[in-house]
Amino acid sequence: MGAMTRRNLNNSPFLAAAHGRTPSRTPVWFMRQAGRSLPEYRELREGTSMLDACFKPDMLAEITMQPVRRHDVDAAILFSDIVIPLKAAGIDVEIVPGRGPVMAHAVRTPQDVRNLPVLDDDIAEVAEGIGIILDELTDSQALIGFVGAPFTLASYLVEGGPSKNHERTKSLMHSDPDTWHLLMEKITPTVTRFLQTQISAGIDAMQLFDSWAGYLTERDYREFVLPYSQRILESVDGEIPRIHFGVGTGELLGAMSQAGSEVMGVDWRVPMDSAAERIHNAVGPRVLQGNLDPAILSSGEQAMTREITRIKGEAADAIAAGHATGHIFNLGHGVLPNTAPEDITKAVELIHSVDTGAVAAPEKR
Ligand code: 1CP
Repeated sequence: MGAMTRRNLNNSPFLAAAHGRTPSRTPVWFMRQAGRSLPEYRELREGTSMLDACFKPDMLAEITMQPVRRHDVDAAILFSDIVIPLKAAGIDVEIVPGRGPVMAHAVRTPQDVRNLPVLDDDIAEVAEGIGIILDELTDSQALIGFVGAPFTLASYLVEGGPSKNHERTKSLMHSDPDTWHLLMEKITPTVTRFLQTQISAGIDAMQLFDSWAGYLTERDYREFVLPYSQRILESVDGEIPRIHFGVGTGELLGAMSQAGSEVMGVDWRVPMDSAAERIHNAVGPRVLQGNLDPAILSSGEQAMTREITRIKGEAADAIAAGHATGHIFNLGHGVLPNTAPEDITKAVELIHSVDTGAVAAPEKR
């Protein structure tokens, strides 16, 4: 790694919490805070495909900033997609509106896997976009970069697109483990390379999205997935705080936390205090991120207040019990496209102001 100077964000509640220190207010950002819920996004994107937008520095920077300006969230998340490094490596992928990433050729045979290109260069457009974003953020606002985990990317490659049951992916894993491991060996360096681009460009934190890991048994997760996610997280150990998240991963929280991250994302199905216990039992106390059900954003102020209070209370209990070292508020998965922007702004305001009668993180580190 070169000796670039990372931003020194002493006033960032997000970074304070990510480091296990006491933040000046409960930090919050939302997965999918940029995108279709915002009219200014739909306007800007008009006539530009999703993938093209991700390779235009000015546009990706502007889309990244839109939710920060509108909602007063404590972190921006880079506007990109998990398939961007695959595209940059030369894989023929398109993002089909209303559907998601679709591959021109599904990857199914050993020969398909051997033919997969590997990314071995920076993605200059993304690095340039990150530079623009960092110039615009204040020193209390962090920039989160992200990559997709090898399993979730493998699912898109093997299924050829979005999938309900991930059955071909699991079949490959079990019927031809050698080819599976070869596939993971091809994807992992591509992901690591893209992460390196983002790190060199100056992101303040990163999230590893293993969105579909929750479809696996713990046993399969440990054998076929965990080692590769571990490798990616290890590649940035000590550089910036790392967040690890998947959907429906209540049963995997222990195993996933062993991949190595300062922060564990929790989906909405598991109460924060139970999640903390599972993580604590596996690796010791970590920072929690989550876990409001995205549907609650559209359920009115009363429901929002009740659920936000409950979640902040559960996180405070986990911290008080020594099972967690902090809490970053988020949703249990991404903002739903039909969510009204005003409801998102309201939620942020409530998250910043609702008082649970708690709680400073214990001073020990
Ligand atoms: O605001 C943000 O959170 C940043 C934007 C972001 C992120 C973090 C986008 C833009 N994509 C992602 C990551 C991503 N992409 C994930 C992991 C996060 C998650 O679990 O939601 C996944 C699984 C994808 C794959 C993907 N890309 C899907 C899901 C399809 C499926 O299998 O169900 C979709 C719909 C896309 C396209 C996409 N990516 C991003 C946006 C705004 C869109 C919609 C594009 C459009 O405007 O049509």
